[in-house]
Amino acid sequence: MKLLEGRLITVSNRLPVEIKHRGGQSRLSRSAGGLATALDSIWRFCHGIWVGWAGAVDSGSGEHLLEKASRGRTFSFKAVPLSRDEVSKFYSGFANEIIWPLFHDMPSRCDFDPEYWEVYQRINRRFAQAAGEAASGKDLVWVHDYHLMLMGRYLRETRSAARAGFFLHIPFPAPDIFEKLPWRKPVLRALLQYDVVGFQTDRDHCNFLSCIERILPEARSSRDESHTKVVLEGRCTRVGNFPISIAFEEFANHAASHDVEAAAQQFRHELGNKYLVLGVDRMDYTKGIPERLKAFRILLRRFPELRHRVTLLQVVVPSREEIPNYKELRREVELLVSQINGEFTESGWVPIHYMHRSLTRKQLVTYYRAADIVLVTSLKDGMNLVAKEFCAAQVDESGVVVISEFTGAAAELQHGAVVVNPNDLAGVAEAIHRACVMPLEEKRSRMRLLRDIVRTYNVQSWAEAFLNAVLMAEPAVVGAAGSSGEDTNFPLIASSSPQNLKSA
Ligand code: GDG
Repeated sequence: MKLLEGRLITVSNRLPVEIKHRGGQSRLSRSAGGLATALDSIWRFCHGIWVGWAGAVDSGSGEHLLEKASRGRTFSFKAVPLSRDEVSKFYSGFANEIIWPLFHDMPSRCDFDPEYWEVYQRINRRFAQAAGEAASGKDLVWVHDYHLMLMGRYLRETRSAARAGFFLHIPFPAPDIFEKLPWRKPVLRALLQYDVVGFQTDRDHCNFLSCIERILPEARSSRDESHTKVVLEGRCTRVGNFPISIAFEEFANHAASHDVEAAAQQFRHELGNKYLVLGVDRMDYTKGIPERLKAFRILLRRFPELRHRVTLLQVVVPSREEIPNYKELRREVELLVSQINGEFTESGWVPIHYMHRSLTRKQLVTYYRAADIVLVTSLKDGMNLVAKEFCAAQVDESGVVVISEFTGAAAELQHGAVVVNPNDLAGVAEAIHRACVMPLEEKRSRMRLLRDIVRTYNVQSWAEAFLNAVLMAEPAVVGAAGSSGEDTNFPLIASSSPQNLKSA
């Protein structure tokens, strides 16, 4: 990686730690989720500041806790305060009732409330001011995810000279979907204020360029070896795909530890001689949990010989419970679980073990190690780290990945995994059956391939690729026609991602 002379200023909606107020007392806890896990390992190589919301509303009293939490770390925390009303309109509203469903191709779930847009702009400006105050010219600002798409624009307004990159963790939709957004132009224009805009997959990268072509036809594009350059009003943005990954060795070592091995054996012993199918998801309608349960019901109906011999362990982590859609989803999931268990349970066998809570890392890795099959049926998913974590934890190399074609991970893992269309419930049932009866040698050769991919394209190589792209960014302003004079029509994609290498 090119040397970062200054500091890394990471900006995300939430800090990786959360302040909770209870009974007049403030406490700090780790916040859950893929982003916090992924970035944890990056800080070993850089120092800097993490800017984000600390969880508690109208807080101020938690500053000393954040200060304490940063002791012994290579970075400190800078909290951006949000009021209850702002959390409701910015986070639950604009981010999670507009952008989240829209970008996951579910526009009918959107509530395009104009007040949400007002608050989204205000909060993005506040985040930009916080990052702008913290960053000097040599620093690099790395902004994460859909909550902060406008920050690039406001960061320029603070006159910050720091280079700035944006990474989108969720999918980017095709133009027919994106153009439903009433604020499509300002959002695209703001994204083009970053030096680098990164996506999870070629498909997202392509969709973004197609949206620019349709909505901002005045923008010009050209390509170099690995990225597309987009020039708008004299400013050049590099666009690329950078599939996120996991800390492979950490997961693999944890899974191989004596503790986890003993816990996995104990769990397998209690389960008896059964195929263990594992699902791990946040409670979210994009994850296809009802579809998975229905497919499992079809499996038990069509392959009666598997009754008593297969168990689905479905872990669902509570998420966004303040949003009505999410409450309804929980009811639907729990009704399906009880219907299926009611239909098939017999003495000594309950087909679905359902957990609605967050597990410790050790429990999670134990289940990854113990399971025969991981079942990922997202209707749409930026990447899906669970599939990659499962591969890392499969130190015995005998597990099978059954994964939806609509995840970013499927683009990388398709040659070793069994790929399904999550809307094809009978097809998913067939795929689970196939995974159950697959010969051990085939399972092993598939899992070896998957583990090689995840080991090679790990979270560190992801971060290095992204940060290098930002460090290579040209000075903020270039000639309006682009520096190389090689402008071409859209779309032009050049990718150095594992998605282009995996089939080798
Ligand atoms: C977004 C995008 C993209 C889950 N349950 C527990 C637990 N987890 C951890 C997993 C994993 C993470 O949460 C979930 O990551 P995913 O990638 O599956 O999904 P999202 O939360 O939707 O993440 C997604 C990701 O960002 C990264 O870019 O892949 O597409 O939607 O790391 O291990 N962790 C613990 N207990 C649990 O019960 N400790």
